[in-house]
Amino acid sequence: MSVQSKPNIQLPSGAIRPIVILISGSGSNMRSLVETAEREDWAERLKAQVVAVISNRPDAKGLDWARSAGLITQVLDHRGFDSREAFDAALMRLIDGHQPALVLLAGFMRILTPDFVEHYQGRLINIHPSVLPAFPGLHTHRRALEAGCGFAGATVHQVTAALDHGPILAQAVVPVLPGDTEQTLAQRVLSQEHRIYPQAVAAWLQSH
Ligand code: NHR
Ligand code: GAR
Repeated sequence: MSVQSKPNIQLPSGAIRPIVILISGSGSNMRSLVETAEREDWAERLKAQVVAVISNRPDAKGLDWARSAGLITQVLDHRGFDSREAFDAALMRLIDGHQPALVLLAGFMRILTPDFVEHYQGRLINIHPSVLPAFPGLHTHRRALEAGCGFAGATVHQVTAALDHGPILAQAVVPVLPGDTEQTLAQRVLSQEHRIYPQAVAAWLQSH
């Protein structure tokens, strides 16, 4: 049986799937995600849209750009909470207000509790600035330089309770060059992050 498509007939479009992005800093990965979503018309093609950006730091630079892009921005300062559990519970309430299909960590710097991770199981994704499983945790570029690595890179992965150990969705590698500092290496890696994160998220949306 063959099915004829009729371009002049619009099928009823399904509901848009909200995406929430968590940041702590400059938000360049967030910006890359939002700009790619616009350019590639994720709303129409993938039925998904970034709706809100949440930062644990009131002074995160990324908040200004997000605001100017017309996104909802919210701040939940972790310093106002007695425990990780209390912070994460409040963060969950904030996020769930948007009923997200997907929650993306983009330079988000707080380790999340098992309860939080379980709550968003399968729909929580992170980008980490190393070629996992090498260098989980912090200061990845410094550690790669100290180890004498010839290559560095970044990994998009699903978040699980085990820090930086969830299933890998995408990776990129860059060379470490003579004279590299943490800053020059970080910049080379970051430009690859801006490419692979939106690509991996689009692939996730396509397959869900
Ligand atoms: N939470 C879980 N449970 N699992 C992961 O894989 C997570 C996570 C939370 C964040 C991002 C991660 C990274 O890509 C991420 C992955 C922060 C730290 C950290 O030690 C480590 C890894 C990551 C993010 N944060 C300190 C803390 O005490 C605070 C550091 C700071 O505020 O500057 O939470 O690298
Ligand atoms: C990125 O390199 C990201 O991979 C890394 O911080 C940078 C954030 O930049 N994430 C972590 O180190 C998480 N612990 P951005 O705010 O410009 O996206």
